[in-house]
Amino acid sequence: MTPLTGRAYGHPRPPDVDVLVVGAGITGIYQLYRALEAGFSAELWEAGGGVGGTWYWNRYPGARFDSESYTYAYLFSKELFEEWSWCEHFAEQPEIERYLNHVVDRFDLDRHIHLGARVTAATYDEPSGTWTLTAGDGSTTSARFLVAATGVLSVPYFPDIPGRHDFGGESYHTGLWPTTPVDFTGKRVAVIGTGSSGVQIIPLIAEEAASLTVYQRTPNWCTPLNNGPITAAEQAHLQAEFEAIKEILDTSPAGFLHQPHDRASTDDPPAERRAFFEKMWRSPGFSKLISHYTDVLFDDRANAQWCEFIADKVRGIVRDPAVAEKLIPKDHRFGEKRPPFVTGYYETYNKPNVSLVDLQETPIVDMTAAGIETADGVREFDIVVWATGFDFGTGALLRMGIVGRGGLTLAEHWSEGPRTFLGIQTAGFPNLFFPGGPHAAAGNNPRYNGDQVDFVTDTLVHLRDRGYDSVEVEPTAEQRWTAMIDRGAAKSTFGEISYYFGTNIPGKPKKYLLNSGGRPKLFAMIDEVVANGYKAFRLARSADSSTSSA
Ligand code: NA7
Repeated sequence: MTPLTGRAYGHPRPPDVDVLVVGAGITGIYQLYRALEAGFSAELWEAGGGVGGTWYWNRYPGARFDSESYTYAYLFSKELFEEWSWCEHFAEQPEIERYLNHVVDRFDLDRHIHLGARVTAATYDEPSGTWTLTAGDGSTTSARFLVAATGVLSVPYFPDIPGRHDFGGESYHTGLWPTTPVDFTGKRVAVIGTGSSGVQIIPLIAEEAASLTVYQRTPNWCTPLNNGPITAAEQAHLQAEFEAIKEILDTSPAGFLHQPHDRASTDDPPAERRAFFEKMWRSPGFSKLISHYTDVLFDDRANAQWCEFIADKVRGIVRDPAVAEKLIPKDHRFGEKRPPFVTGYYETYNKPNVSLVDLQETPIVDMTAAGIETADGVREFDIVVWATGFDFGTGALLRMGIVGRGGLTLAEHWSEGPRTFLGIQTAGFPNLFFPGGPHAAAGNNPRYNGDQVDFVTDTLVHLRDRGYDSVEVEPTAEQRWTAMIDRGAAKSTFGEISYYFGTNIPGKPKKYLLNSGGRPKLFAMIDEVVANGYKAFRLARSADSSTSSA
């Protein structure tokens, strides 16, 4: 195999590397591995001070997987799978970070990774068919192919609350958590936000802080994660069943081991239905979406019955009935937003040092040097934790200063929402790929993102084998795929109030940012692209700019 670097392209100098990966999250690490394995020269630039991406930045107490550890982990190496013994079914952040560092070491990737390199500009040079990248510290590099593995939940969102910068105490966002531990002992702490991150951190802060005040705008349908240690017998089973596990994950629409149920709620009389709801309440993580009654996400009555079951659970756990009512959602169905999973969350509100402020009753007016003012008065704090979410899907890509063919910026091209093909490429930006970005997945993300990385790598090999050095999706293919995503939005069980539509960010176009088609369909579409000789893409040789579709 001839690496692309070093060949003459009519450019004053060849690109520094064949493949530049941005982001050392689970997708970027895998892309680096695959590119090197395929014989390309490759480097990875990462803004953070360590690898892990989401699992580096979200190092707040209580941060953990909501997918089973062994279904979220890499499956490209049987040896890696068998030699890593996860401690818990849903691993906590420190273990996840250790795992990702282990992968980097084991596959000798660290010498290709540059930490503290936040990309601020990425410009495509048409004559040479290369990308030039600039980092925040002014360093530059050039690459034939740019793979932005910058993730969907990587740009933390701070709401524009008046006086936010006036607060004189410590402030932390869950998605930008410091590497030095935060000491809550004896402190007066506020948490703003009760999404998946908020409900993970709240019980742990409550154990340490003198007082914890939770500022909740909208409650979520939280159900138990039902985590636990992986026993020796379970460990042995997992290691013996690698192939079978992989097969189930590869054929599951959402990339989980959970199996769909074969009954609708109407198939069971009330007592059996209640027993089944109880079983679901005790089941792990996302099985409550995947293995539930077949109609629970689609039928209003079935959904309302399940919601009422959860509401009764909340009323049974939280001793103050007024607080319990505030914790029960009134504005959305179960599954309309990404449901958080919890460990001891509702119980936290029985602690004497914990109080709940309902922002629908008493909205935040202002932040002052001392604390937070609502319609009810000022509360003073030593620490404010922002658990206020992310600019999902497009946030990181649109902040990277990406400029494509003819000076077209990605921000211009996506001004009305992302337009992609396979959630991998966008027209006007040759040799740019973004696996794990918008339109990538709706389920267990690493599974889909890994499929995309595999396709990106296979595409690069296809180009190399045929002497091409430029690939760009045809606008018609982009249009078709994006229209399919939009149609999927109408059928999605997620509602427009979900951040999956971008509606949590003021001014962001309301567009569906997931791909609800499922993995088997993604595989089929990728197979079709390959079988058709990559007709959906324009392949070119930059030296003579001749093009081909085969
Ligand atoms: P989420 O799920 O977007 O939650 C953000 C929370 O912040 C949510 O409770 C919001 O309330 C709240 N929020 C946002 N803006 C405000 C303002 N202005 N005032 C008060 N509260 C506000 O983010 P997470 O980090 O919890 O989870 C993100 C994903 O990470 C999660 O789905 C997993 O995939 C992992 P709202 O509901 O908008 O009223």
